Amino acid sequence: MLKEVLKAIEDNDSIVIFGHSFPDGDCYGSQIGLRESLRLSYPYKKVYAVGSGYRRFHERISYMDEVSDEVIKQSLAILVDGNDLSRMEDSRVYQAKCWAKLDHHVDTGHFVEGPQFVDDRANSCCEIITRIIMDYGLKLNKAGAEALYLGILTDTGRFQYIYDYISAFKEVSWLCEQGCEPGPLNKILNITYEAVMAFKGYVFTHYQKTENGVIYLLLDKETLKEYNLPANKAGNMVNLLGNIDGYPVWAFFCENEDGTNHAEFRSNGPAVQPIAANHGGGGHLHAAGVTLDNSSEELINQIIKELDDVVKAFKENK
Ligand SMILES: [Mn+2]
Repeated sequence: MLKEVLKAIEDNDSIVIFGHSFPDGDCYGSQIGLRESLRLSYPYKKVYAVGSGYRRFHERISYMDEVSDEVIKQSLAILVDGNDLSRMEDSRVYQAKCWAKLDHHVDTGHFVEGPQFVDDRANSCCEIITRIIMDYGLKLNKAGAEALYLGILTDTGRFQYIYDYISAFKEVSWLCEQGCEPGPLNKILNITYEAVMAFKGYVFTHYQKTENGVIYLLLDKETLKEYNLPANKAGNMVNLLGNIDGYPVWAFFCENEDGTNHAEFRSNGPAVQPIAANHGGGGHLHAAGVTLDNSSEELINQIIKELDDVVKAFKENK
């Protein structure tokens, strides 16, 4: 319940905001947006955001905080944009005094340490945080507004995937009133690298397809090394195979250095989150991911078959 999360905030004067591993725009935006708002609204509280953040935006929006173990032990940990403690980038989250969570991923029931507010219809955690700030009359500055805007922008695929357009655009409009400037943020987000172009060439010439309409790419660690891409960064580019006519589900399987596999599933039709969840992952109905124990052909082929089966069922029920 949201009220209980807010009470935890009221009750604690030292707060550390944690985000998930491999933070993205929504994770970073949620951490910084919430931190800025709480700092301004409760000047007597100490509020920090820990983790690696989203580096290309640090100079424009804000840097992350260095926080000692001692501070964490005395603090309320607020988890944003992630299901549970095990998903957090900074594992010191386990040492916190108490916990609360704000999230928009499909609830797995694994967060049992404290109050939580989960709205899995929100397309970004930043939307949830913006709404709370607006509804409860909390304060916000330009940095916080830009952070929250960034999360909404990126997690909605630049305003494509939105459950409730009216409220989302009201929130964005309000963030602009608080000083957010979308133009410069878009410019930073749009910067790409020559090395990425070469990788795109590889993706477009090496994808594979299934009978019923899954399009996918297998990336072993040698190939990823050639392109100087860690598995998670390659996984973020799964949408290179997205929205191709006849292929409602697309996937990347990226081998990590240690042989585990970072798999990403996307869909514009059937739900793919249950397949990720079956293998220990999670996410959203149409955008989910999982880290597989190994990169064996057997395991990957089995998952590709599961994806293919949901496409088949989806096409038959249409
Ligand atoms: Mn998110």
